[in-house]
Amino acid sequence: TEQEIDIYYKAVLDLVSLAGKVVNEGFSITKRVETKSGAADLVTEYDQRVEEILIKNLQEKFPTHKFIGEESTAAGVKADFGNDPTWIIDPIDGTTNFVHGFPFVAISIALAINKEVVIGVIYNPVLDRLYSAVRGKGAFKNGRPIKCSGQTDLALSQVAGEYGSSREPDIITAKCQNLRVIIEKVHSIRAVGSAAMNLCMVAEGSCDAYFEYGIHIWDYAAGDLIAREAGAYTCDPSGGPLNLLHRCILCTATKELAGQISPLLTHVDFPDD
Ligand code: LIP
Repeated sequence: TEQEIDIYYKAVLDLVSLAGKVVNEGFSITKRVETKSGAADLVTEYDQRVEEILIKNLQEKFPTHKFIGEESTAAGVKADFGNDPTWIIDPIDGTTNFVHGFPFVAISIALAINKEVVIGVIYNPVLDRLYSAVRGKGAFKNGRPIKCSGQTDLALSQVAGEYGSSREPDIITAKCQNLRVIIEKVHSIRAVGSAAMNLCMVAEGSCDAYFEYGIHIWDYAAGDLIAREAGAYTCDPSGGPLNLLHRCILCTATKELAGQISPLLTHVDFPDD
């Protein structure tokens, strides 16, 4: 019910500011860095600590809820995306930024019920920007409503796109090719190094579109809702409906813009989450 969602929303907003303090503690000091799937897929003790704090607190408050967390998944817990209320958590989206002291890092938390995201919260504690949305109620930045740009013309657009963390030559070639095709047609390409933050950039109108292949459900579940609640359009980059397990997204200020970008992209295949 709406009242229940309201309780969950308030709980997660409280918790995210606590977690933000831990991220900020670690931001400007030297961290122990380890790698996961490859030499450019990084994790720090802070990613793990923040995820533990978030899951422990939410579990205490809502014992029947399920969890999908980036670091729990990396540690071998199977991501189970079912109909039960499920919190989808990226403790630090933009870990490479976090390691290098580049201030686009975010805690990303979504709550899905019956596989539909109803709450999205993305908090960048370094820049103190809190983006949030509840399904059907609009999107907010630090409590103020935000709107996407409404841009319909690709030629006038600023587009966000990432290289990602895979260093597999074929994947790098395909990603560079996509950016190569897009750059000829737009004002600019930007990459802030975090899927969650890129989606917030579209939500608040700083970018007109964002696409990426190879990301995970925890990178885009919250940002997808925030962007849509800000008036943006999200889909699979191939043009079909967005699938949160399909590891890719195209998010645009308008549906027209998606229609101009989608045919330009070559699909880069990753196994589903
Ligand atoms: C990151 C994504 C980003 C992508 C990076 C990485 P992480 O997530 O948000 O868009 O380009 O390769 O996957 O690992 O920092 O949570």
